[in-house]
Amino acid sequence: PVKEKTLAMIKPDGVDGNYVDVIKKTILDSGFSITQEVELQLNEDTVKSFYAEHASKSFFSNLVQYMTRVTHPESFLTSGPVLIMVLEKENAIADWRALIGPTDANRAKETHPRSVRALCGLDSQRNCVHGSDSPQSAAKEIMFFFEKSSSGFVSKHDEL
Ligand code: DAT
Ligand code: MG
Repeated sequence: PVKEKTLAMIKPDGVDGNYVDVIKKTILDSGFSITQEVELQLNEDTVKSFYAEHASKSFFSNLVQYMTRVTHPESFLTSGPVLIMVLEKENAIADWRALIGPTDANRAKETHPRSVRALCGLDSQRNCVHGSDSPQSAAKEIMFFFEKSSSGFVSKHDEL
């Protein structure tokens, strides 16, 4: 059986809400291994580039804010660091997407109550986790955050 890698991210609301441990346990219990891991505070340029395919969407500026801002002065919500992981197993890409559930966490609660987004997401923006949606985006997204070095894969961005 051929192993596959995918990119997973616990977004600011997931890290801030203390969901890291339960999400990692779910990942490991589901048969994935975590081969790389880095905690980052994303900046605006990084998020804009990571989510470039959504640049024309009406929600883009809110998405960039949510993924980057350290504090939201006008609300009780905060955006802090994210935890980025490479997950490996057979069929990792589709299986991780299935495990996180639909984009809108409210819908996830109705249709996929055992999914990660149902557990810790709030709505269609603050949905707690990311997962690559195809082999092409998995390869691209892993290379976006990690590069090969003599000591294995290392983060390309400033770690916390
Ligand atoms: P996914 O994260 O399930 O791959 P996507 O690629 O369509 O979903 O969108 C990327 C992110 O953009 C998503 O995780 C949260 C945000 N987003 C998507 N649709 C949205 C909407 N209707 N309103 C607000 N944010 C949205
Ligand atoms: Mg997507």
